[in-house]
Amino acid sequence: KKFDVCVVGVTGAVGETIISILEQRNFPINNLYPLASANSTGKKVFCQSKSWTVQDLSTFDFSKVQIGLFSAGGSISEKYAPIAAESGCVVIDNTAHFRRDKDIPLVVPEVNAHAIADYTKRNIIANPNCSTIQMLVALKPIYDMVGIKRINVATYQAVSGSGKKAISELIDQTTKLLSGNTEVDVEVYPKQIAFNIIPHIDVFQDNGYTKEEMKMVWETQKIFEDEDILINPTAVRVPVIYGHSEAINIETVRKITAAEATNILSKANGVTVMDNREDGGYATPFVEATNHDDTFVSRIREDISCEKSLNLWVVSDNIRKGAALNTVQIAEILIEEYL
Ligand code: 11C
Repeated sequence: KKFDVCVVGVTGAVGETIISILEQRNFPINNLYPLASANSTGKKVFCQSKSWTVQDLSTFDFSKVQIGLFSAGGSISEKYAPIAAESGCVVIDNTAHFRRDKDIPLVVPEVNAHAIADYTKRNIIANPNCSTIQMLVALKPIYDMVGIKRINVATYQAVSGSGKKAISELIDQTTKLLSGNTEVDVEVYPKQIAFNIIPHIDVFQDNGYTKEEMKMVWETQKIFEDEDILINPTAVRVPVIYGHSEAINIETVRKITAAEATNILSKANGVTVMDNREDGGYATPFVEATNHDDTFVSRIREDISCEKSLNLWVVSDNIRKGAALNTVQIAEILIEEYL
């Protein structure tokens, strides 16, 4: 059986990767409708040996498709996802807009694929934030084995998480500074990102955390179906183009040794353990994780300051597993089990 699929936001960093993943995984496509704003209509998208013309999202008839993959920003999803859903299209949405709604499943296939069954409530499934996805892929096997009470995490997030304009900003600033300029243009980020790091992602909340940090709290509790799990995040932007990294410390209910954690993570779906305790024996975001499906786990070690506690270094391709791949994996389960 083949499906009619639209991709909303097809000219963006995530939209482009969704198209290439649909191709790589041979998703059963009947007709593909790449959708974008009016100024991109007429452009061509190549997928599965065919050329498909980009159409205007604002006039698209969603009753033509069974599946809609949305990644054009929260306000676009707010407006068009309900229209699509009411036309019978199941929306898999990459934005933060619906993630906290109780009647909308929030899914990482390796963690809570069962939640997809609830798509029928509103015909919308939400894809979590990239920082949450890679953290939970790595922590789920440990959570199931010994329980996790508290997660302390600092992220090191690539600029591609803010879209194509941010990639250009990092490259332009770096080029200018290396050419001897002392001042750079600052648009996407509040401060220079080249040769710098910025401890601020998304908007500040009343409690002093940023929304990116609070997304890691809200989404972890929802996906683990555990309102008691505690998360203390610090989200940081670093001058890396692709691949988010996370230094994670967990406090577990029962003790787990580093050897036990390595053993269980080595067998886990979607995880590659790369953890040789020697120079270069760990994964890095751009060199190892980029363009790979798996989340890489390194530096697994027992916390020397706390008995039931473990440290991990987790890296993953934020555009791929953090967004496009996770979306397509949800679509694959949807068509195999429900449509
Ligand atoms: C970043 N995590 O790296 C963000 C991008 O809620 O889907 C994705 C934002 C989101 O900037």
